[in-house]
Amino acid sequence: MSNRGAFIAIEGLDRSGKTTQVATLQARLESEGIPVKLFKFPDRTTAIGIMIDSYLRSQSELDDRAIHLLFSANRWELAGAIEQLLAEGTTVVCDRYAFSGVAFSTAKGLSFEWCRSPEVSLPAPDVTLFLDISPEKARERGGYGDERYEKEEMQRKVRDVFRQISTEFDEARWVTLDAGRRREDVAADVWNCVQPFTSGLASPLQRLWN
Ligand code: Z5A
Repeated sequence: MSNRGAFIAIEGLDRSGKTTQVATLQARLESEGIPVKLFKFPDRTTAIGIMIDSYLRSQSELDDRAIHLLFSANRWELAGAIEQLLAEGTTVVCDRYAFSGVAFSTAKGLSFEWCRSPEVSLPAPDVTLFLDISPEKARERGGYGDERYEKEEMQRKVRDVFRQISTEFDEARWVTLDAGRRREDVAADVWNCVQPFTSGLASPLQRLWN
């Protein structure tokens, strides 16, 4: 039986360069002839994603728990497609995933355990690359945007929760990269982490926090 595709999550703070690195990684994988599909969470194109988008732009108000569950539901509605692609041998790269869900909602004051529960049993990334950046460096990149969570105090709290999450995974599954460096240097580290997965995996896909 042929190997399944690898599941790679790119996580990080606002302005850490996730979108930049995901695009570079996609180009590199394609140039190596490896089938790859990108997902970006939230996926603002679905019915649930449209509600999330409206909330993030402050065009609607929602209870903190309700928006948390919508972010999670947005992942669950695409989980089947992710699993199918992986089974077919496609490498899946996610720009943000369940860890962002837990980090942002916990930073707002909800309990970590409560935030984690709807994410339990989602397909687990084979490796998560966390792009770490200080708020000072992020500010140098043109500052945060206008959306709801794009404020320095919030980003500091989110960074703390990401650190807490990282302690739950061994070094093979969670890699923290200094994203405050040149794009090329970060991309080289991203590739070094992903390259070992490019032949796919014989091991079954794991479930998150099971
Ligand atoms: N959220 C949540 O609450 N719950 C959830 O479950 C999920 C998300 C999934 C939307 O996220 C918000 O939803 C987010 C978390 C919350 N709120 N916040 N904050 P999003 O992914 O749509 O938006 P974002 O994370 O804020 O993306 P971003 O600001 O576009 O950042 P980025 O993708 O990490 O960075 P980038 O676009 O690649 O780069 C930003 C700028 O820096 C750009 O001008 C680049 O050219 C530049 N850049 C990139 N790399 C470098 C380097 N190395 N040096 C210098 N400049 C660089």
